[in-house]
Formats: sequence, C-alpha cells, structure tokens
Amino acid sequence: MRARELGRKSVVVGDRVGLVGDTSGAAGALARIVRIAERRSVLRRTAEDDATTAEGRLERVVVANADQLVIVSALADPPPRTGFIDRCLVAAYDAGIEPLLCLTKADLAGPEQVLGYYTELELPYVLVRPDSDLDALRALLSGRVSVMVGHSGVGKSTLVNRLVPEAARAVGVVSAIGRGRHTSTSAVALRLPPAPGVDGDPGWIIDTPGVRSFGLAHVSAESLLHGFADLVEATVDCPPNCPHTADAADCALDAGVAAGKADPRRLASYRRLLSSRSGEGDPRGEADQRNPGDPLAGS
Ligand SMILES: Nc1nc2c(ncn2[C@@H]2O[C@H](COP(=O)(O)OP(=O)(O)OP(=O)(O)O)[C@@H](O)[C@H]2O)c(=O)[nH]1
Ligand SMILES: [Mg+2]
Repeated sequence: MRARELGRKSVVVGDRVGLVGDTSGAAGALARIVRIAERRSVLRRTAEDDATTAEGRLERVVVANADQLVIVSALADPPPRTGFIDRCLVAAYDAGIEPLLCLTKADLAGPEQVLGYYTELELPYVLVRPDSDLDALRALLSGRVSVMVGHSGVGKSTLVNRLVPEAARAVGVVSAIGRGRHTSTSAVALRLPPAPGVDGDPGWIIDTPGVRSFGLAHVSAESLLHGFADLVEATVDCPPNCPHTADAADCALDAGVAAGKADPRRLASYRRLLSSRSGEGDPRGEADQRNPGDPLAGS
C-alpha cells in the first residue's frame, strides 16, 4: 500500500521505495510505501507534442531509474516508423538514458532500410527473430535496468517471455491493418535470470504497454537537436538563436544537407518534430501524409 500522503500518481515502475510494516511477503502481510528515493532518471512522455494545449501538456512518467531505453520496432507487421524511433531517441537523451534499437520480426523483413537511416548515428542495435539466440541482447541488458517502448504489436512481451520464461506476459495478435491490439495494459519490471557467460547482475527488464505516439511537449526546442547528433555539426554555421525551422533565414542545415554532411531524411524528421511541437503538425500522423515519398517516416 502507498501511504496516503504520497499522492495517487507518486509511485511509478522502477521507483526505489522505503517500506514499513510486514515485509515478509506472506499471505495477508501488509506493508506501506512511506518514502520514494530520489530518481536517477525519469523517462517521460506527453499525450501530444503541443505544450500550448492542456492535452498536449498532460505528462506521464513512463518509468523511473532506467539506465537503458530499448526502442522496440518490428521490421514488418506493423512496419517500422523512423519518426517514432527518432522521438524515442530524443526522449532517451532528455532523460539521460542510453538508447538501444531492437528490431524484431527480422524473419519477415530485412533491416537495411532502417539501419541505413541511422548509419551516421552509430546507434547500437540488435536484430530479433523467433529462432535467434538472445545472447547479444542479454549481454547488453546485464547489470542495468532497461525499459522497452514501442508501438503495440511489435513483440515486446514476446521478447520478455523469451528473456524471462516465468514472466508469462500475455501476447497479442496483429490485426489486418498492421496494428497491435494493446495487449499489455501496464508496465511491469522483471528481474532477468542469470545467463550463461554473463557474470554478475543480469539486470532488469521493464515491459510497457504499446503506445501510439511518444509526445515530446516536455522537451525544449533546443534539446530536440540532441536526439539528432548527426545534424549538430551542420548547425555550427547557423546564425545565433537559429530556430532551425524550414523557414528560418540562413539556417545552415540546408547547406549542410546540400553538401552531403547530413541526411535529408534526418533533417526532414527533425523539422517535422519542431513543427509538431509548435502545434502545426499532427503529432500522431501514422503514415505521415506530408511524406508520401518516405513510407517509413511516420511516427
Ligand atoms: N514473425 C514474427 N512474429 C513475432 C515476432 N515477435 C513477436 N511476434 C508476434 O507479434 C504479435 C504481437 O506480439 P506482442 O509480444 O504481444 O507485442 P507487444 O509489443 O507486447 O504488444 P502490446 O502489448 O500491445 O504493446 C504476436 O502474435 C507475436 O507472436 C517475431 O520475431 N517474428
Ligand atoms: Mg505487450
């Protein structure tokens, strides 16, 4: 039980708490959470991007104290969305959490397109298929608290069940239109079992419910750029306080792209985020209507 003075939404998955009462765990035992330790990291998302509306500002803490954000994206069914991955990278940077890209359903499609988009970032990644061995992933998870985020139906719970066989997380089906059905409804932290060849603490994995979007209203426009480390170099020639938007006079990003210093798709993604934060775009654009030429770009 939570002590009443802590408030309704005060404790989130990943929190380290102080307990008083009967901590035996026996049937009928009752203990109270009386204190929440200072958080090492806080992963947040907002319902929408727009900080000028009440709905946009509605902020949720996804988890506390995570060290690693495992961005789970299926290579097909549902198709990958680099716009969504880009948002997660911004959120990870903002929270001080290291990102890891986990590409599932590698038995259904190849990773070339997605990985090609991130070549400049040197983003760590793992590929998962139903029969793949998970040693590389286990090594990356060991000793840390990792939280998985991704759209519904990408295979988060399937993966958790493979990593933690006794987890018994319910697994859903993907509908004909390529969307999951929001099978998982709450976040759960699970202790990873000891793995052969991995010494020490195997770490923790947190499974979360699928999200439709990852709103970033809580991230300042300046901080958005940190999620796009491959664009930073091209901004050194920008005028002071350059907003980097498409209509900004003398923004050096356009010249940087023209000179081959940055990928035009990455610049387009960054600018989509900038404009959706100012309330111009549709942050939940699924197959992004403004990008008919790039089927992966949606968020
Ligand atoms: N072909 C293939 N199917 C997979 C793979 N991983 C998961 N699936 C299937 O994808 C469907 C959805 O998997 P879940 O694990 O429920 O997805 P989830 O990300 O937990 O979804 P939510 O809880 O709704 O967020 C299930 O039918 C799985 O069997 C994979 O690597 N290859
Ligand atoms: Mg699930």
